Amino acid sequence: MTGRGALIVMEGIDRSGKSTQCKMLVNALSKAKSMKFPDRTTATGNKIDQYLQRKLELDDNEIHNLYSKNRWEKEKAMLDDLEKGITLVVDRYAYSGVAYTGAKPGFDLDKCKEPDVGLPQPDLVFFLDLKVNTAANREAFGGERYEQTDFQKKVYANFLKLKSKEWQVIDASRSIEEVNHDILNSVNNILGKVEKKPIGKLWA
Ligand code: T5A
Ligand code: NA
Repeated sequence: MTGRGALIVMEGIDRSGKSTQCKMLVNALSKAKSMKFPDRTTATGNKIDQYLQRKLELDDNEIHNLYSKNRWEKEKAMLDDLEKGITLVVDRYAYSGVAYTGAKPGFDLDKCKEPDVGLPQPDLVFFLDLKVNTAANREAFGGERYEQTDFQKKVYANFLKLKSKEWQVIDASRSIEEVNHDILNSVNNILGKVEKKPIGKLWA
């Protein structure tokens, strides 16, 4: 009987290279699946997509809760996969939920955590550390809601406040290959270690 898979999360501001790195990581691992939040394919995710494209206006609390609901609707599937020994590589998670809403006026980070308390606890969180001005020069920055430098600077600062022991800060200003190399090293280090460890609950 083999052990469980690892829950690996990629976080960072817009255009920090998360999707690029998630794809490379999943391809490099033998028993892994990729996931992405927001998952725009569900009814909840569709509403989030409309909001991000500015086709729909929603109250800040409502959109915050929708992002969380979009994660909770995947909780069972995530736990099932992890128990089966599948490693999950997740492009954004609850940390994004808190860092982005927390960048809006009047929101407190601890309060923003509440709807996501109890979700599966990641074993490893990579924070792709990229300065906002560098990210802004990358392809297609500026299209969707939140893709503005002042807002992104607040998001960046919030992410740093969320750092916990599972976090690894990765210098994402280097080449795609260099970033991938560091990520692979860390992942290979933890895979054997989590096998027998029970899956924890986030912020609980
Ligand atoms: N959000 C999300 C919330 O407010 N609350 C939540 O709970 C959640 C989950 C959508 C928005 O939703 C917000 C955050 C977001 O504003 P999204 O769908 O994940 O989130 O989309 P974005 O993060 O906006 O954007 P990206 O996903 O497109 O950025 P990535 O994935 O970080 O970057 P990637 O890999 O696509 O790369 C961007 C470009 O840079 C190049 C790539 O080739 C690409 O052109 N690149 C590099 N260039 C140079 N050097 C490198 N090392 C590079 N790596 C990639
Ligand atoms: Na992405």
